[in-house]
Amino acid sequence: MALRTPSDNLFDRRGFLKKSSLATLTALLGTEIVFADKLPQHYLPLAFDVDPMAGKNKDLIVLSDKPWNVETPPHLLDDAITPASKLFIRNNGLMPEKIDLSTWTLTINGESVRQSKTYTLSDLKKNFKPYTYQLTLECAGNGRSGYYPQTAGNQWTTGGVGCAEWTGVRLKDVLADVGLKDDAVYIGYYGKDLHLSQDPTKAVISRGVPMRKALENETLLAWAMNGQAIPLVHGAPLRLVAGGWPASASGKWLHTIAVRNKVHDGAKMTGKSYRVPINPVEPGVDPPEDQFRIIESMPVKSLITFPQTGLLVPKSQSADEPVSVNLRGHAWAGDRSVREMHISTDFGATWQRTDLKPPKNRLAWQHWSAVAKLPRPGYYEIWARATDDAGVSQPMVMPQWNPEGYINNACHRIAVKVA
Ligand SMILES: Nc1nc2c(c(=O)[nH]1)N[C@H]1C(S)=C(S)[C@@H](COP(=O)(O)O)O[C@H]1N2
Ligand SMILES: [Mo]
Repeated sequence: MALRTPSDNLFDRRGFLKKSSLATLTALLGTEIVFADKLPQHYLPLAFDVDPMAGKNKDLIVLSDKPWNVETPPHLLDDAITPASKLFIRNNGLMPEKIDLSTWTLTINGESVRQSKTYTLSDLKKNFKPYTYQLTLECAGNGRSGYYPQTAGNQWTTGGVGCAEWTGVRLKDVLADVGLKDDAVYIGYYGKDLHLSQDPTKAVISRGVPMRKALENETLLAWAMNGQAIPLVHGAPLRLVAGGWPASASGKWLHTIAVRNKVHDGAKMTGKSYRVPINPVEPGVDPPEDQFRIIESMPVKSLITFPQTGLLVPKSQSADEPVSVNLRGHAWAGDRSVREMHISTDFGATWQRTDLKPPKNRLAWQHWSAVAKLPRPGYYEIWARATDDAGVSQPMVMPQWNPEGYINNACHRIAVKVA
């Protein structure tokens, strides 16, 4: 990707980085530039390049670079909390190039506020109590490549998901401070990204959630991820985070939230975007728009994050001793929690219960581990299947086909050979 030209207004008249630019850089880096006072004139630290891959693990998979869509192979999602270097990227447009923390504001407006109100970042930090939650974000298109017939869009395999730790204020506290009318139905976000056409009058994406989700304790206006300033690509300096729902509801580069007296009708909220047929359809059948519903809570799902698929294990010394393979991963279930997690080594004929930990907090993914016993040399697949607290399990192969290829929560499987 070409480096962007640094904008002149980052520097003062003498050509030194302005204090405000420095503050922005520090926030984006998540750390201090120790010898900032020694920076040569007109010198831009490398870290200021807005290459979204700059801080990323080199084994992440770029599905598209205009806009950036990058997924994480399952074995790189092994961390309990997903670090920034391994969190998937899903941009619908072009990231904003300049973030000025000192002038950034959040405006709450819309038909259903008593009076619109604008906050600076420091207003938010000073006037409201901060909270930190681990929140699972999964792109609704994650798993799209598993559908047959194939549907249009980025062909995500399993890696459009992650669970980072987000810090910010509760949206409900801010909405209470603004004051809502009784007819509030939905909120919609607006972010500072630019449409791919670079036409500033065109909206990239403006989605939202119904009030019941907006007012949950865990729905945050976040400025930090994993204890550091949110990286630019993940929505600096302020992001809406609504864990457990399609991650498209978690608006990046947030500058406005509208409280609506009807279902929000922003870009990618209408038509068939982030919607699935109300009634099951035959694969390949695309019903009319009025037969679709908005995707809300994401379905139960899990990943095997260790070992990496393709593992070769040496056979055991004695012929009648099975080989043990340690397995682990995560499971999540949208607004629900995961009640049970099973694995199978015989293509689903029998299932073994795994050790499943409770979530750190509501909407965080849960960690599981198990020991698989493989009876003799040969090829095996390990399948993993989570069951949510309502008793709903993941489908073993392909779930209900839908025209946009959303919410594929089929079981994850890996190949293991004993030789
Ligand atoms: N402003 C803005 N917010 C956005 C998007 C975007 O393109 N612009 N993409 C959405 C989608 S579709 C997803 S899946 C998540 C991806 O978040 P991440 O890139 O931090 O992983 O951000 C959501 N928020
Ligand atoms: Mo998404």
